[in-house]
Amino acid sequence: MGSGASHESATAALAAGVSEADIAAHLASLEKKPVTVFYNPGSSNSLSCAIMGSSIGCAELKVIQLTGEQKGPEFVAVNPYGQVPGMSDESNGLNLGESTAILRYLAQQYKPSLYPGSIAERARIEMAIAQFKEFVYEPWHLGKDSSNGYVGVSYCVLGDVMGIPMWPYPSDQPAANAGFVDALNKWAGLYLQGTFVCGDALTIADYCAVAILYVAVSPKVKEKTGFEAPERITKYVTDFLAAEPAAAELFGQAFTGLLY
Ligand SMILES: N[C@@H](CCC(=O)N[C@@H](CS)C(=O)NCC(=O)O)C(=O)O
Repeated sequence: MGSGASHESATAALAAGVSEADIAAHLASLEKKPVTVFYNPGSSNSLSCAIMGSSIGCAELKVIQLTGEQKGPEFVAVNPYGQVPGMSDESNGLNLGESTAILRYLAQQYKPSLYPGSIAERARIEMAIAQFKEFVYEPWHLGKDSSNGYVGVSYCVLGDVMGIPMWPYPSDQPAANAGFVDALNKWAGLYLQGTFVCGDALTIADYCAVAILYVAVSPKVKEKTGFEAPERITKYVTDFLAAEPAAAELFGQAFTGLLY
C-alpha cells in the first residue's frame, strides 16, 4: 500500500506509520483501481457501497442490470446469491456480497477512519447498522407485513416510478407513514445525537443509512404518499451530502427525474 512501503492493507499501513492522507494520495495516483464495486442505481443497498468505494478512491464502479445480469454466471461468481451489491478486489482476489460486509471491508482495507475506535466503539456502529436494517429498513418484526416501514413508504414509490410492480402501495398509506415516522424517530433518538450516526465524523453506518434515507426524504415520496420525513432525518441527509461529495453525483445519476 503505497508510500514506498509494502503493506497488505491500509490498517497495516497506518499501524506502520503511513498517514491516511498518504494512502488516499496513493489510491488517487492509480490508473487502475484495485476494487470493482458492482451496483445498480435503483438499489440503495448497493449505492451505499458505490458511494463509499468511489469516495475512498479505491474502486471502479460497474452497473449490473437487475433484469437478469445479477443471476448470470459472471456476477454469481462475485456474489453467489446473485444480488447487488458485489465487490471484487483484484489485489487479493476477494469477492464479496452483502452491503455491510463490503462497507466494513472497504473501510478496514482502504480508509480505516470510516470504521474507527475501540472494539466497543465499533460494536456501537454495528448496533446502529443492525437496528437500522431491522427496525427502519425492513421492520418485518412488526407482523411480517411488507407494507411496514420503508417498504410501504419508499419502495412502493420507487417501484411505481421505475415500473417495477413488486411493491404495491399499502392499503392504509397514512398508517404506513405514521409507522415509518415512529421507526425513524426512535432510531434517530438513539443514534443521531451528533451530526452523524455515531458522532460528528462519518462512519460506515452513515453510508448504510443515508442511501435509504435519501429516497425516503425525496419530493416524489412526499407527493405520492403524503409522507413527511422527520426534520432530524432531513437535516441528517443534508449534512451527509455536504460532507460527502461522491454522494451527490451518484444519487443524482440514480434519482434525478425520478424522485428529485
Ligand atoms: N442483504 C443484502 C440485500 C441485497 C439486495 O436485496 N439486493 C437487491 C437490490 S436492493 C437485488 O439485488 N435484487 C435483485 C435480486 O434479488 O435478484 C445487502 O445488504 O447487500
